Amino acid sequence: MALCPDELDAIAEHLLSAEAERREVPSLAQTHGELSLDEGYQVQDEIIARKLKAGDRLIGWKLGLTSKEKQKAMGVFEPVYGALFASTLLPECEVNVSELIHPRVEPEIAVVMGEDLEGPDVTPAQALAAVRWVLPALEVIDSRYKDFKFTLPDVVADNASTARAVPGTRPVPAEGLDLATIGVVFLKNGELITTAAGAAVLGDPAIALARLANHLARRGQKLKAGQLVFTGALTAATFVAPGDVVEARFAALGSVSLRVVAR
Ligand code: OOG
Ligand code: MG
Repeated sequence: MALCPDELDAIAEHLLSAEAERREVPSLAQTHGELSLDEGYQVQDEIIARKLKAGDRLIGWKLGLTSKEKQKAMGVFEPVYGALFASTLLPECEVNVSELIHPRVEPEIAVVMGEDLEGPDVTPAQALAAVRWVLPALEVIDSRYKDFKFTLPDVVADNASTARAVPGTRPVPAEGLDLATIGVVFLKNGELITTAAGAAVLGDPAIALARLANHLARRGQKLKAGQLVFTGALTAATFVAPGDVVEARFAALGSVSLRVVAR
């Protein structure tokens, strides 16, 4: 079932005002009834359309809940897809948490497309061949839902908790890289939180990328050359507070770090 225009408006408004006012809201399951997965993506499309209409720019896409660690932590066992906007892009330096609700930070392998990639039936090998650059990255996620509690359609509607995308500044050519075996050391304030490898992401971030292209094809879209893709967190996300410094050190890709401030 598709949502009718009034419901769609009300739900999109509910989530966009929560983001703008930095206010958490109960999950949609509680406020607007349970949505289907399709209805969740219908809300996400509406939110994307509204942001673009307001002057924001689509710069790429993200996957979420691609690793078992993340799926276990959030209690949602399906990957989700969301949009990255120019307004979400943050240079590697600091994140101002006063602009956010209850941010968490997670390490990701990001890629920049060298060629368009259009589904359906894209294979991981085709996906990897379309990548030009690989970057170490941190994603700052900020669910608009109270206590980060959501169902699969809820988190889809909320653009997969997207808040800030922080790619590293030194891209590495994709050619010859095996994304699955790239290790990451994830640290907060110099102390080890956890370690992982690219394979934590659905077995290989290239598999995630292929799934994203095939998902976009179902929605009449494709990945375009130059777009940035965050392939999903390799580990569970960590809470941050002002004063914290979070760093992800990747084999073959180098490091990316972020200072947490409140202004
Ligand atoms: C959903 C977004 C998950 C990832 O990389 O797994 C995500 C959430 O955990 O709030 O971005
Ligand atoms: Mg993420």
